[in-house]
Amino acid sequence: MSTLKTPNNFLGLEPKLSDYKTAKVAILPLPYEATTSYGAGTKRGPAAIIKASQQVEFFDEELNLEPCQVGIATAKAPNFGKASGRQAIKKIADSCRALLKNDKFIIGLGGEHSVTPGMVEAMHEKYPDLWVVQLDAHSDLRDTYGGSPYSHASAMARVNEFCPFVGLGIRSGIIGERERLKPPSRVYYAHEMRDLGAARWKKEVFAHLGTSVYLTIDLDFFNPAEMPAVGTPEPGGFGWYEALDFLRELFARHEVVGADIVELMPLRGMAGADFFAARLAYKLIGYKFFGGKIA
Ligand SMILES: [Mn+2]
Repeated sequence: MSTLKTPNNFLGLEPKLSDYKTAKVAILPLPYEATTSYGAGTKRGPAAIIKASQQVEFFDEELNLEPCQVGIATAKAPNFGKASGRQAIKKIADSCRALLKNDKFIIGLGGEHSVTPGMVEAMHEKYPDLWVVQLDAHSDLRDTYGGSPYSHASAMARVNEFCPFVGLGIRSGIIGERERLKPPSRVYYAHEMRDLGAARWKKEVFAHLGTSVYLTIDLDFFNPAEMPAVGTPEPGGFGWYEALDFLRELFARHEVVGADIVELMPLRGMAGADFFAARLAYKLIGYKFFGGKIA
């Protein structure tokens, strides 16, 4: 929480800490919404997260330091205009590429989940051995949905065409999806993760993944009691601390090269959800730069 606030910057960071040239992190707002199937409003997600972030303390009490000292610039959102489908994905990939060229650690803020293939496209060019880790309630493996191959319900089907991934927390999908995954991709259903226990599934996932990882977090991965502001909530789901335990270890064991947090659908009177997403983004920055390493 800054006393000298700059309203459109993540955390309201003052110019010294949000200067693009020196910042190690770039927040990329992706207010894109074209194919939402139930509740609408994810295009207001990035602005709500940035607004809530103005009240997030700089100090991370778990890490005992201020992660924002690495510098966090808030980039300009792509100009989507009337673009949708492949055109919109291309705009996202272009924005991501430009930030990658300057070696920023990028956190994309959605917007609907269909933004992810654009981010992964640019990341995969820079890191050809890339893997994606997907935290999500839905498998998002439909080949097309509502007539579009670029729907939020097809995000991981598109990613899987060129990049392996591990899906975690899935509790809503379609028949035959696992058989159609391109090896070595894997999907862990939420009920299987419960049966395995956290120690076991984490061990398997960390052993399976390659070094470079792109992380996509669909907020409906979380239990809707903790994270109600999503377009398509599913019962069950994971808690804040469970997720943080996994994320801290993921960053410590793998080279996480970028991330997105998607599908926040801001709800009036539910500011807690916006803060949840803002704090989650800040946690990722802390873990990236200060979370420690496990060989
Ligand atoms: Mn999703």
